[in-house]
Amino acid sequence: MLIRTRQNNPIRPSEITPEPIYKDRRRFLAGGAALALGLNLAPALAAVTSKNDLPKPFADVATGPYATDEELTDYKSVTTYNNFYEFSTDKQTPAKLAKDFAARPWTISVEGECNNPKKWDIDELIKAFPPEERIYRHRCVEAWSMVVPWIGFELGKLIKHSEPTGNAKFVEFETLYDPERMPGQKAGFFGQVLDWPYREGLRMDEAMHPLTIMTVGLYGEYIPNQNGAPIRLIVPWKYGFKGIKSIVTIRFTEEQPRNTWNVQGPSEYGFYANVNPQVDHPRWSQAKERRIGELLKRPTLMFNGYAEEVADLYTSMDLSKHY
Ligand SMILES: Nc1nc2c(c(=O)[nH]1)N[C@H]1C(S)=C(S)[C@@H](COP(=O)(O)O)O[C@H]1N2
Ligand SMILES: [Mo]
Repeated sequence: MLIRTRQNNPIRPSEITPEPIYKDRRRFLAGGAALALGLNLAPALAAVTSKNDLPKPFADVATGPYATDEELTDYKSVTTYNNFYEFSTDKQTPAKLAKDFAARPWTISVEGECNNPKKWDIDELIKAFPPEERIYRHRCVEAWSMVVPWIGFELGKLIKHSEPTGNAKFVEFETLYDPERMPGQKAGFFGQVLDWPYREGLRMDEAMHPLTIMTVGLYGEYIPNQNGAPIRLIVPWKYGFKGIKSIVTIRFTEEQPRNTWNVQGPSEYGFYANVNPQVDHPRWSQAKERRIGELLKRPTLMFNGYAEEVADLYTSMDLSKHY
């Protein structure tokens, strides 16, 4: 995410250096099978080895619906090229500064316009709503994209369990506010860059859509801190900034929630933030994107390629106004 008010030249997407890439062929292609087929998978095997040290609580989860079969972005890029302003405004530093962040114990409060509010312990929540693997395209408004094997459960299931009242029209989310643990929230660390805590929101039908998941893992392991441990939102047809990280509050509301980037720059970041190649960001085009690890840009797809599933939600709206 780029800050509009910054004095120095804003970084253009065209200047973002491509990460060194270790193309991870689908990890499901087991080494043995690859050998039998005579494939040379040296880079893939190297990537797999580096992940073997990590606990894999979700190694055997079921595969959910809607998964893309596009090539996965390698684990290293997914976990070292991050936007997480609570730790840093650059993309390499969150992985370093979030290394010792304690994502447990962790409580998520479900509250607001509902009959069954509850303070969930994160592990109790994971037990109640068993996660599955969802391989989704992940598209930042800065015109880079990835394909990530997220592990999560449908937000809709948690919403149903919480019994929203008839007044609940939106769902609001908040990130932890704790400057001691999230140094980017300290005033003066690099200035008060955002209005903390980071906030996001969805309309109720968007929140109930089966593509929308609460994400607790990736690549079979617990979600790394820099990707939003212990729980973050993923809404694959929207720009990445809707995917709020390290959530502590989920609140049902009657009014449309204020969302952090819209407050920061209303002409640049809307509430809906649907991926749309026809509506440019005021300072750059959204027509193309660079898949991390690839040299040439590719055309961006309407709703990030999920139009068939979600276009119905927006038929009565002018998407150039509701960007
Ligand atoms: N709390 C919080 N959530 C956040 C952000 C952030 O700075 N703080 N950045 C957003 C942006 S702009 C993007 S593109 C995605 C990046 O997710 P990733 O690092 O897992 O790829 O997280 C989103 N969620
Ligand atoms: Mo982003």
